Amino acid sequence: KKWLYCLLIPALSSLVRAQTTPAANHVRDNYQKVEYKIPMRDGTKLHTTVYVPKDASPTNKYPFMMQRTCYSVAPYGPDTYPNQVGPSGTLMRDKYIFVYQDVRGRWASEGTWTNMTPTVTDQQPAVEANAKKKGKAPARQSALAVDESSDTYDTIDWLLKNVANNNGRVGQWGISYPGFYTIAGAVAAHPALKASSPQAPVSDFFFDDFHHNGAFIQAYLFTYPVFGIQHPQPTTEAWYNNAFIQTGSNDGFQWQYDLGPLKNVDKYYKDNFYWQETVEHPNYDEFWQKRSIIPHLKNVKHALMTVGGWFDAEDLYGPLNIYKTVEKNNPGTYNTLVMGPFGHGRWSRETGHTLHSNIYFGDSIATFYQRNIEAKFFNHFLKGTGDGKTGLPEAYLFNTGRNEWKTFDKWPAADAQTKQYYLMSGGQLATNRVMGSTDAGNGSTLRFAEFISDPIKPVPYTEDITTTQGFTPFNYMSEDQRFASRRPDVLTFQTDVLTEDLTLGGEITAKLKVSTTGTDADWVVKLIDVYPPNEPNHPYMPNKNITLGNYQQMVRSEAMRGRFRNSFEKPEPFKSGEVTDVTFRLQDVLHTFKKGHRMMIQVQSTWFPLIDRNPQKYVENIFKANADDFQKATHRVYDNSIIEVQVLK
Ligand code: PG9
Repeated sequence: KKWLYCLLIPALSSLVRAQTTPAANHVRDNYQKVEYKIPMRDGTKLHTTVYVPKDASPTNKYPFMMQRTCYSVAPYGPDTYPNQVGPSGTLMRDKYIFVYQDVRGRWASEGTWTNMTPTVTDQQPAVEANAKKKGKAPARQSALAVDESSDTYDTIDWLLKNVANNNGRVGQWGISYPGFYTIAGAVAAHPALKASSPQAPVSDFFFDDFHHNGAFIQAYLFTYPVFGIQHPQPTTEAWYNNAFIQTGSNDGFQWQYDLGPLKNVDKYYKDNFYWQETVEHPNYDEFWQKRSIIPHLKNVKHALMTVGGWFDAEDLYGPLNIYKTVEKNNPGTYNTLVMGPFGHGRWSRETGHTLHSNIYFGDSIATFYQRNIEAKFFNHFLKGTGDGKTGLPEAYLFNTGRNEWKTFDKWPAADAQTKQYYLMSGGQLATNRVMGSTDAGNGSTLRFAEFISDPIKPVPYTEDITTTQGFTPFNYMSEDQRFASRRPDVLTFQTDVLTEDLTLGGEITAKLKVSTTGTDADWVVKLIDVYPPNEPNHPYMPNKNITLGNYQQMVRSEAMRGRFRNSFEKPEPFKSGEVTDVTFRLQDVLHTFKKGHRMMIQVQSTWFPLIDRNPQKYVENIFKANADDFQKATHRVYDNSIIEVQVLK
């Protein structure tokens, strides 16, 4: 017995000791946490947690680095510390006064929350300037006029006056929805806001996250806690099982909530206010337009560094369009862009999170970005001279075909050459029209490729149909597309084997000439890098048993709900059988198709369950389509359809 105790006691005591000495926590050891309720101009108090470096003093002052979020600033309570503060471990160790705030109406803050708060307070300066010009008193904006811009302004003003040992400068960052709050804070900004980095910022939910050109991204049926409902996303296989039981564009949530044929959809509908808003606003109407931040980026005076991921399935439209809009409207502003080979927000983690589908670009790329780009930007404007001479380029972009960073002094690149490729009915992707194999039959030289599009047997968006791919699928953004090119309802066009490298840098525009025997149709265009048969493995492929020979790597893809081809606000049916223009933009790329590879374009009309299915018969609101609205149709792509690309030397 005795020997048992002598064994047990030291073991137990080390266990007890382990419990009493908490694990090392850099934040707790180096920062002092204080929680405030900060009053906004309309009296609403926002919960704000501040982490002040313990060595801050009147002779050792620090700038603020702030994130405003709808996803909670947990952990709450005075003696609880997160493992990291700030956008990366690098900045945490560089020390700032880190500020985290629950936005209005969320978590521990007062007020009413709405999705993508409409920006309303930025008109006031123009109203006052205008009135002054006319020698009149400006119409005062009601103090109750508030938005994310005014809440950010009021928060900064309060922090400067109430948090000791700050150096009078403020930075703001945020990824995704917090990226929206960051860019919204840059509108009519407080003069102490010196540097903002909206990262994968949501700019407009009709083009980011929930919709792509009007097609609904069904993963959002299983939405974040932020919308009150969270359910695990079903596997693609489960969606297919459901799709054949209950047609209708939102079969996913009927199946998921075990609703059966519309058993409890009303309950789901009532529980999820944002879902109601989405269903009631199928077109780009005032509901969506007033929530876009893009029209408000006219007066950004301080430094901006927008960050995005080439493989970001949630918010790719946002970063690219925010950067371009600020560049256009505020030419004198320090405004830069970083695009890395990342999935959504994966640049912010120091290990293992840049994994992307079968191709893995390595942790070092994320830490390179954090230490050599992000930290440099904030340190310069918040601790340094702030004169804009950061040593960073206008655009720091990763070439996903060469697997290397490239810097540009302008984006889109000044020396980009526009090049047009025709989609030939014989399957060629050619810069000059070669006669295709199928004659339009009406004596014209117009030839076409055609397929039967069946919403009950839709094209899967991924080959991996037995697992779910995180909240919003993103592996598909660079996945092998051979599973699709074998299908009769996917058209494939490819160049000859390239005799030299071909680098695309910038936007891609699909200018399709199509027809359908139905009266509505979606069009999906995919840009693919076809590897040669004998390609050695990708330098960044952890899954070594996947050979790259003939691999069809997705480079860029986009859907266009055809009813919006002339206007996102005013949808129009197709005239059955009539050749119709469908033109839309695929988001930018920087990708080298190496010599020996081919460039491929695929065109299809379903992309399941990534986007909801189009009945292919025009109905007022696809969210309310009935099962018998869904019909097969024959789709044609005529050979004067063009894919317009930007080619770099
Ligand atoms: N942009 C992402 C998102 C927005 C809304 C709902 C769900 C996700 C994000 O904030 O991660």
